Amino acid sequence: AETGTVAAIDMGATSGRVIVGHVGGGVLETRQVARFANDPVEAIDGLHWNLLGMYGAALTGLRTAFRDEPGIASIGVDAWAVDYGLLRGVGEGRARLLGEPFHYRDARTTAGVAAVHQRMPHSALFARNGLQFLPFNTLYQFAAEPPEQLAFADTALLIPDLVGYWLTGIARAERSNASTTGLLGVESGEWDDELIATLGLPRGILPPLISAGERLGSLLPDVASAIGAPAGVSVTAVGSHDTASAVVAVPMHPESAVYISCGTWGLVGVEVEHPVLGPDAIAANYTNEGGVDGRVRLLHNVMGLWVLSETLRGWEREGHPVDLTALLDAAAEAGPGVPVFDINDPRFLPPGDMPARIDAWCEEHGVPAPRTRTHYVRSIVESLAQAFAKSAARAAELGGVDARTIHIVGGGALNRLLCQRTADRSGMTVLAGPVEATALGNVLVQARAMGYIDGSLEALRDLVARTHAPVRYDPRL
Ligand code: LFR
Repeated sequence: AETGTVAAIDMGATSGRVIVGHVGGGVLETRQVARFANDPVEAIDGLHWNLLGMYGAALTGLRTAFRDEPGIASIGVDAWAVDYGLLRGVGEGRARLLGEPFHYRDARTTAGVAAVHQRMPHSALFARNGLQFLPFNTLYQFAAEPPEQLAFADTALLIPDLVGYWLTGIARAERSNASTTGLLGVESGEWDDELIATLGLPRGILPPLISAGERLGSLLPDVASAIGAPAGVSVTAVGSHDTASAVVAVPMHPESAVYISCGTWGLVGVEVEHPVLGPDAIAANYTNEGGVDGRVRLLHNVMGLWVLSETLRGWEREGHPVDLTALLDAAAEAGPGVPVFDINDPRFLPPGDMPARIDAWCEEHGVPAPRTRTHYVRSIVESLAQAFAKSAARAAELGGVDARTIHIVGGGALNRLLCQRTADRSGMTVLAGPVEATALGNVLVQARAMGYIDGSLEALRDLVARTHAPVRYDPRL
């Protein structure tokens, strides 16, 4: 059978990439054509993404992609959730971006949380939007904007939707990511007008919704010529929330598996057919995010590899050369006799000196702090594995899943110590990989929309399982 060719732009909090995928006739092959750093910038008004820089790098990557693979028929974009750009002039075409988007780790949202909860407490919000409390959910960020800024804008676009707009001139909100704003009805899948009015937010800045698999539009002629693409190339809506795309490509059976999409964050959850909105879900702070094909991602945000990478960045800034592989090998040798701290403590959210925060946590809890770099690394990995094990069990319980295995996908699947310790601490077999699950999920949804493959998510996952065998870690007693 014939294969078709698509390109994925996948922008993560640490790096972005452009990937070309060949799909069809039992084939699922991807090749990375560009990888670029995501280096946020602290400016006078706070922490921002350098989104224009990333978009430029993505265009350069697409140019390479079309040079090597002129048959690319579709492009799909995914990125991290919740953050957005404000635009003015969408109705007239060629809208202007009103400032670089804020980073969700910026401290400005504190005021937004208070303002929103004054109008509606978390429990009432949860009943409508199904989201766990995270201080950076889009609704809190909107509430932290100066009102005149929101009034001046005519459209707010989440990061992948913004990139899609730049590529096509069409402004839409893809549902999986829209579900992370807190303004989408968890049952209806539509903007919750009543909620938006209650919170005093401008309904008009939210664009029409689109679902993964629908065609967003064609490349603008200027964009096509800039990247050397033929006329008529489509931009297809994918699970534009990176975690939604990652979950598409987890080679799992949802009735018996927990997944962990492990990159900057560790998203620990199960896939269910209907949102879980009871008191247990709210008490455990689980979220019901929108998945591809109407599935629900019942999951919890665990702090993820962020604490480790931020620790390494700090050491590098101090002038210590850092070799992650060597550090992880030494940490594996060091043994588990290190402090296990609460990696989800909010003190670890903002950028900064992680070892100092670990020390403070240990001091407050009367446990001796790690003393060597090796011990810090082991302590972070153990704490992460512990949080993964706990959240995996809770997710299974809440979702009514008889969990036998934990699938770890994303960059964390390469961290052997983390995978093994997650198996040990959970008592479940860990199946690690694919590492590039997000890009694969992006590619698969496009390929299905283009008619290169057909089938349910089960069929897509079957294809992933046959082409990307995971690495197995059994629990050691
Ligand atoms: C992962 C992710 C998470 C979301 C966080 C912030 O990249 O998209 O799912 O909670 O980033 O957007």
